[in-house]
Amino acid sequence: MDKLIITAALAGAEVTRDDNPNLPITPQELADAAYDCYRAGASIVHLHARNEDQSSTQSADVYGEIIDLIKAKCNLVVQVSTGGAVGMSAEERLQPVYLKPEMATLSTGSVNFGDDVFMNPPAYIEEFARIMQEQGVKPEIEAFDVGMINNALQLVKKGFLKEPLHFDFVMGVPGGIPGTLKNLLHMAESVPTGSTWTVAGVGRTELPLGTAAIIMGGHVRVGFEDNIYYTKGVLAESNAQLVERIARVAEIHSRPVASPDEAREILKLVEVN
Ligand code: KMH
Ligand code: ZN
Repeated sequence: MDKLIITAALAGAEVTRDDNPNLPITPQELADAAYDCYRAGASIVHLHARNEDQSSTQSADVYGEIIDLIKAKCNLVVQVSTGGAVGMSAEERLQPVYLKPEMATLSTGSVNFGDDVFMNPPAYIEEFARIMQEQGVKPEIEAFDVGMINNALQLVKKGFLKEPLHFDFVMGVPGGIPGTLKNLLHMAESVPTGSTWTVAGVGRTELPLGTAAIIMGGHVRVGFEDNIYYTKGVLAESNAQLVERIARVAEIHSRPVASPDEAREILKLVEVN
């Protein structure tokens, strides 16, 4: 079994300081949070940028500032979001990919997202995958439901994605696949042999699905993007607190945590970049 890759999803696009006052917003706050997560055991940081008023932005300038601040302090693998926020155009969403980060997310299907719809029609997906290939960026395939795994396999057939694939099972989004253990098993059994996968359990599913992934040989994403609570009704103090807890669960199960360079090896990033 590979060492455990912990991804810290620091902020996302939807959570605000009204939900959790400890949410990092500015480039400096995001970079400081990333460093604290690195110290707690994270090897990848999943980034969404924000304007000062907390609204989401896909501006390459803002992403660039955050990435420079992170790189000045540690060697975390940087993964930018191309999901951005619901309602953004494809062009807007793609901006940070041109910074040539090591990784970027690629959602391979549309999904109801609470009261909204997160739109990823086939033409978007192919274009996003093509540009990531052109820029030498490894996609993390965001699968909000099991059909999205199959969509990724179609992209392999068309030459837009190269194996080995790396998936993130985003589970528990209202509108997506529910975050049950049975569903996690089904998702994990649905990816091609040789793929790697991580799980992002939304809300209260973060800890149980993460624990299951540790036992199953998958990887884990935690952070305020997916879950703002430490325990029921108690807000998390920081992203690092959530990283530290999942690293402790890994230790209990004798699964060592990967360093950023070990994560690069496991995900074959060295060959992509
Ligand atoms: N904010 C969601 C609509 C990603 O980062 O690629 C999409 C999202 C996925 O967060
Ligand atoms: Zn995201």
